[in-house]
Amino acid sequence: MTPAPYDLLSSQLADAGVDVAAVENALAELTIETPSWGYGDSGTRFATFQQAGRPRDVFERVDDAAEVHRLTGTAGSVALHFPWDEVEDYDKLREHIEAAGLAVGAVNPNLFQDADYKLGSITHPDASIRSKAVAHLKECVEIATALGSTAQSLWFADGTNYAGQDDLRARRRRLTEALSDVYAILPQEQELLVEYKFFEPAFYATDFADWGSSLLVCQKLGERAKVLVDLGHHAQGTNVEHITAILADENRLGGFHFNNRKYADDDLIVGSVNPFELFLIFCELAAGEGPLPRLTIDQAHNVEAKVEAMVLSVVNLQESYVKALIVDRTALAEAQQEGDVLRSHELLLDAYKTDVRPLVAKVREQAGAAADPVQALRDGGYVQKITDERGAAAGVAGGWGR
Ligand code: PSV
Ligand code: MN
Repeated sequence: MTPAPYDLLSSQLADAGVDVAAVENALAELTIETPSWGYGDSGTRFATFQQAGRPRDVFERVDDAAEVHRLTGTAGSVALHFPWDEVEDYDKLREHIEAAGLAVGAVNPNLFQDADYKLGSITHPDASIRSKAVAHLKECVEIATALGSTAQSLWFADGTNYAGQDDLRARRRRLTEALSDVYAILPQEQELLVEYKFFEPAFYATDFADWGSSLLVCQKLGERAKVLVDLGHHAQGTNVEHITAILADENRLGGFHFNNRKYADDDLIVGSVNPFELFLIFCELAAGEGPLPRLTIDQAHNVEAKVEAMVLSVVNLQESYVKALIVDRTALAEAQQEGDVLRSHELLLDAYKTDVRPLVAKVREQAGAAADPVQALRDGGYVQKITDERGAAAGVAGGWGR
């Protein structure tokens, strides 16, 4: 459906009391990190699917991230994963990222693929495996320093599969000790983000199962340790916007891994399953007075075109953010104060149901990006170019397939 033209939308918003220029400025400042690992081959437990034109190394993954930013104007940062993105020369990588018009995002250590970590990494019963894991985390702090990154973003596959397999309290003490070691060497400009996930690959008890488990550890570590919320890591029906509000209010909301899920950690395009949840999360983010936390996409698309999926994800984030920004907060506060339940709810719905696409398109164009980024990608020849350059041959992987 063709949306109303920009002029009509902006005058309707202005009539409703929205400061349109402030909304446009806020959107122009939105920065989304896209994940280097989201551009490489990925798959399920059953198969990894290869795509024509997939990047062969981190430099090409960065090039894809730069294309997403060129089209959307919002994806100005790229998150990295190690050792997937390991290189000999980090100055060269940093120069490549900056020359592509991007900033270095969070550094994500990988403690889940080495066979030594079968029973855990920083919670492993064997102290020598724990030391190996801590050494990798410290190495990643050095990589982050060399690249000018301001965050370590940690996710642990640690957990147990059977009751009695290990001592749950001992595992907690081990992880706290390991992370204290890492926090002690963390440079002032870096944050430690601690992600949680209630299942997978462990199926009985995950060591960082929920936001509470992560928060408790962060509180022990210090104020630069914060919780990272991945939308795919909760049980069905969990109220993620409520978690957002609690962590933000405690000043411990470190950031997001955006994606969407239907049943499990499905890595579906953000906003594709539950756009209302995404809007409500942005309502909580926009309610804060400080800057937004780190906003990263964490999706490994299996069957859809990689760059296009990332572009669509960024567009969905832009639209959700703008919808949250146009909520009439004064009227909302009044209705809440008066206990007018349905008026309060209706005020959110008013914003959610507004078709903000023309405004978002205008802001993108003003930033030199595309009015319609998905169409511009389809028309622009980038995918053909990378297919020609990188080839469609099997056996070249990246990301999960490295
Ligand atoms: C784990 O499911 C996770 O969400 C973590 O953030 C990892 O770093 C990422 O996915 C790897 O794709
Ligand atoms: Mn994640």
